[in-house]
Amino acid sequence: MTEPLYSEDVLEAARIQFARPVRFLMGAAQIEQLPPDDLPEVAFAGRSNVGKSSLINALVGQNHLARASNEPGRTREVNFFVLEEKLRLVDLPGYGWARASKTTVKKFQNLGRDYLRGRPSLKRAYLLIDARHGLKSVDNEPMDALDLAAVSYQIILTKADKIKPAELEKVVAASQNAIKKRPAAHPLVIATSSEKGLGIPELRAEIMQVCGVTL
Ligand SMILES: Nc1nc2c(ncn2[C@@H]2O[C@H](COP(=O)(O)OP(=O)(O)OP(=O)(O)O)[C@@H](O)[C@H]2O)c(=O)[nH]1
Ligand SMILES: [Mg+2]
Repeated sequence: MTEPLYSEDVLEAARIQFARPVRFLMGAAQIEQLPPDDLPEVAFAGRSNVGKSSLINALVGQNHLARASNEPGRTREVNFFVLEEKLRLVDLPGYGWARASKTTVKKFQNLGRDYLRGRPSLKRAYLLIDARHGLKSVDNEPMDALDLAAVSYQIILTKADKIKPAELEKVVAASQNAIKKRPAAHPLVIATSSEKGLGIPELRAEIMQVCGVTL
């Protein structure tokens, strides 16, 4: 497997941490409305409909904490979820979404970009990519921006349940190859399925580690 390996103890500690109370803190529609950056954060970015909100729900084991939907452009604010006052999970609006008025779309896409660039408490940005498609040219822009701003980010493949394991391995390898020269990208690509739970325990452990949270 390509995921980093965690011991059973670490995975169990992460499971317990993510089963603890989590609450919706707020949704910021403007960059001026962001909450004080007084807790470590990880953020979930990626194309519209890639599964950002679903992944947050899978991590905390709740179906309806973050609003997920088949309708692209569901998340239009920067939504903050607080896990037991220890860390925050941040759900960002998606990009690459053609429908709806251009000005509205631009507004919430710029908001996501501004958040990613200038957030001191952001420990890692996760850039979600649909496992069926792999990295596309539309994903270069956020990667360029993250590299330029020196914000640590990592690729997460989503919806892994929709392709065969052998296909998944190929997409993981191709994605890792594509980001080799990107300075701020974590070299490992994580495969997940919010639907089937693949990769979720490991991602919980990793988030605890990057946020410096111990039980
Ligand atoms: N099969 C499968 N479907 C998934 C998975 N994750 C998300 N989906 C589906 O993909 C659709 C979009 O999911 P969301 O979580 O709302 O996507 P999003 O990235 O938050 O979208 P925006 O808020 O519009 O940017 C929903 O219909 C989900 O049920 C997964 O792991 N497997
Ligand atoms: Mg969403």
